[in-house]
Amino acid sequence: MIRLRPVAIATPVLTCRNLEELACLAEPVHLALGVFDGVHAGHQAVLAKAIDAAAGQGGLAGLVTFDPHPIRVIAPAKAPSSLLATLDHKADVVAELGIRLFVPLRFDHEMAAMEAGDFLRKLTTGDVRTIAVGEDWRFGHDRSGDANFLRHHAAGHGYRLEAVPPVMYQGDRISSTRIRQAVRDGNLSAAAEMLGRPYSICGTVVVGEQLGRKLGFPTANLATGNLQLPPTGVWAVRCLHHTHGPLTGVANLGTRPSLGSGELRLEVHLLGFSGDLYGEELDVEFIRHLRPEKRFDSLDELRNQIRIDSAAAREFLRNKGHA
Ligand code: RBF
Ligand code: MG
Repeated sequence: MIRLRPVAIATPVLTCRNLEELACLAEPVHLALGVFDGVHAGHQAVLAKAIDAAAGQGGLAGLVTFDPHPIRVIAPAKAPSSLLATLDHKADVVAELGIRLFVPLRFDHEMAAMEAGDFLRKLTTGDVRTIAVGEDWRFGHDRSGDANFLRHHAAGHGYRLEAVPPVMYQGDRISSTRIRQAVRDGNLSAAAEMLGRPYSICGTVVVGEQLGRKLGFPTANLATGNLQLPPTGVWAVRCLHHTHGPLTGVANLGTRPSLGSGELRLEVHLLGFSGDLYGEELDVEFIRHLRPEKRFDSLDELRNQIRIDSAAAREFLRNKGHA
């Protein structure tokens, strides 16, 4: 089920920041609606309806999504403390799947208060031919809009409704919550099955203390924001960079107890790569947990262990066909 992602996005994606901009488009549109944290296999089934409709009937396949996550605004206490992807990462993943129009709507109290009918009227001001949703998706004030509501108004607004049933994995429906738990628990293979790709963290490379360089193993350190992290320790990773393409690496997610412990950090040593990536985006796929983080008594021992880790990662990734 794991599908490796292409590196470059060939076709440009149009972005509309609000419903007024969406209404101004000249082309017909086929829209998937939802939060889609992680863009997992269930979300992909919804997106496929919009993409297939655009391919069959002409027009643009689009995703209308919300940022921040609506639950952060409606019920902050119930909101997940971490997410599977940033908005930018979501945009990249859906573009790779064939979405050509990205509509991230700012979710604020005003949006939360909008009646389902008002939202639908604004949404369909332009030439909306298809609306695709997960069959249990709800929207609008008090979550009063649902698939039945959308079906009821389809003819009047001139769109066709696609209400897509959940995609199952090992007897249960795939959900973002379930994937977050799998990642947290270190079950990255289950996460990858449910996502339809390896779980990855897409972040900006930030400046570290340059100590890795002195150790002989320079690292790119990633700002991880509030993204869901897997268990700490050393991981074999595969990285995507927009110009350098796919790279293999060995990463430490931890607090560096050998150096007196700091805050949790994701440090990636890229195999066979030299160059600096400060300020650039790196997508780090967690392929295999190699060992827990340890406290070493000397830098020599740490260096020796990182050498062993690098060889283990290289070997594992080569056998998996990633290198
Ligand atoms: N630091 C530790 O204190 N314990 C470790 O077990 C450990 N393992 C690492 C494994 C790899 C593959 C890498 C790249 C780094 C590791 N580090 C570890 C972090 C290391 O101390 C850090 O990269 C440098 O100190 C630079 O910040
Ligand atoms: Mg219309």
